[in-house]
Amino acid sequence: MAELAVDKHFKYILSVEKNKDSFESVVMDHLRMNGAYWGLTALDLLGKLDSVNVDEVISWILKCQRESGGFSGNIGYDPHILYTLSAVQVLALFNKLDVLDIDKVATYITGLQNEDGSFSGDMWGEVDTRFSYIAICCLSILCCLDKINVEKAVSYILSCKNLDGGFGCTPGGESHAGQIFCCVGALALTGSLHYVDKDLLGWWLCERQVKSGGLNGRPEKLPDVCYSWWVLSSLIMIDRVHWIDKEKLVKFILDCQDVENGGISDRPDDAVDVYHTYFGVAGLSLLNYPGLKAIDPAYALPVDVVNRIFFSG
Ligand code: GRG
Repeated sequence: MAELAVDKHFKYILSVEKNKDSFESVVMDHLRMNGAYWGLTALDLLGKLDSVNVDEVISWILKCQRESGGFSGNIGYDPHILYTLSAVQVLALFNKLDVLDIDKVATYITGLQNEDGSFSGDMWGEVDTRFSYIAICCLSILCCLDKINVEKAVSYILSCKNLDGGFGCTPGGESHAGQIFCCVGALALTGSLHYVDKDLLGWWLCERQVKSGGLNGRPEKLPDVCYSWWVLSSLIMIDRVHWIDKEKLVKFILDCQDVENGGISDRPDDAVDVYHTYFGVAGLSLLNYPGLKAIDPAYALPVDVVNRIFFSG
């Protein structure tokens, strides 16, 4: 079996950041904060975070904070909860949460909770269980989960649970592995996993493994490296990860590497990008691939970073 091309991936991630005129950088300009989280967390898992200029990253992140307390995807854009979590996660990676006015960020997130317990993504009001997870994860990292109505947040998430054991983005929405990660993650972070039928959901999730060893996000769809994260982290949180063939999944992820120029793609022989590179490396970390740092399946941050937040000082 091929090995993980650690040095190539390291160089690839740095090259995307440097090459601002590349196609990938241009199409990602408005969501650069997500890109920063994917790239920097991948570097940390690979043991290469030292090579980054921390002050430069922090000063750019602070320039993306808007009056409301929320963060935008890049300087000059509107704030959104999606980018707010990425900003907080990157600050946590660098042990720099102290640069934040925590009350200000928490007020932004709290203000996005709706009467039924759901969360909007920004002032325009779209509701999605992704935003429930993000609000809960962000407030938990900032140690102020008590600022929202957790009971209502949990009850809204449970209203998105389907008869097949999975979860969708709103009540009645089709089960999808990405939304399942968000709902199971939010339930894990609020100590509410007892509401999940673990055998039923575990069955649905392990059915996502296809012949090549890769995982898809819902029935009849193609496998994609990113589901190595969304499906596997969910299976770990509900303690059913032994229901899939781990060795075949490792091989599928390694087969998606560009071994010459670095980076990981959605499927073998496709073009690589930072998103799939991160979720490929994160999936391998969940699979205990040798040499990688361990990642926490609920916070989507390296375990040592999570431990530092909750167990130091
Ligand atoms: C901190 C890890 C982390 C996440 C933050 C944004 C977010 C919270 C979660 C996103 C969860 C999600 C919905 C992931 C799925 C992304 C994806 C590949 C969507 C593609 O959907 P389709 O329908 O693809 O285009 P399929 O694979 O179903 O054909």
